[in-house]
Amino acid sequence: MGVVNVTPDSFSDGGRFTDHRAAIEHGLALVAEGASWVDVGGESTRPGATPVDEAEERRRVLPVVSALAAEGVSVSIDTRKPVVARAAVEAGATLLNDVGAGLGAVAAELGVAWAAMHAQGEPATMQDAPHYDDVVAEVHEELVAKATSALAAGVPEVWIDPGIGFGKTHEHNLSLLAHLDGLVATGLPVMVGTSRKGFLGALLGRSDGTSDPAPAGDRIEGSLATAAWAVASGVRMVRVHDVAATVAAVQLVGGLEFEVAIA
Ligand code: PMM
Repeated sequence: MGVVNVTPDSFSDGGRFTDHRAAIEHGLALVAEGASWVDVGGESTRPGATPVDEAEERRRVLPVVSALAAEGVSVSIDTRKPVVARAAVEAGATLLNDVGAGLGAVAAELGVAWAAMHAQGEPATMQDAPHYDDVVAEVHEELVAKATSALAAGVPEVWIDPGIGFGKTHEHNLSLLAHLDGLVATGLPVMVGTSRKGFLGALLGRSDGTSDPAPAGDRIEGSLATAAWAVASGVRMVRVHDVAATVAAVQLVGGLEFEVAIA
């Protein structure tokens, strides 16, 4: 899944695709690079981000969703708002990418796929003091409970996502990544987003050797390593900004598994 953020303030690509034409062209380029889905978002959910009202979010995303859908692209809408989700589906989106995991009933009503992502707290404050007694168990239990009731309510397809960086310390993120196989073992399709996220910058440092955290544009090694790890753990979809590089890395991991299988 390739990301198109039609926002002025997303941490990794904010301000690059606020112009609709640039956003549409970027979405098409991601498909040409190998993305199966393009995820269009109009509200940044980075820690401390300012909320966006419904009208502005619709204005940002709808022309992009309809233009990409008209080109035959599978479009996912990254929103927490029922009104935006409904309008995006009308414009051609077929997956609700829901970082609040609160739109299961809307997905059931609309008959579209739903990706339920785990988050603790609201974006404005979620990184202030995230706390879990057992992050892996708690995230798994919450996602499976939400997915089970959404499937029972008639949602045709439910993805689960541990929500890397959403109310999680760096240690929480690493624990969740280390135990992705547990989510995969639920039998539900799993997706994960690590691309360019802050924990990678903090853990890896900068490619110029200085000790400051790496900025978002300097996190490719960590993004690719974690995407390859996720896929090797059985995750079915990775949400990324650098599609071409991720496709190459993931294909290599798939090839290695094949080598092992025939050895
Ligand atoms: N991360 C972001 C936004 N949407 N959706 C899912 N399903 N999983 C994620 O990890 C996720 C997401 C934040 O990243 P961005 O600001 O680069 O879009």
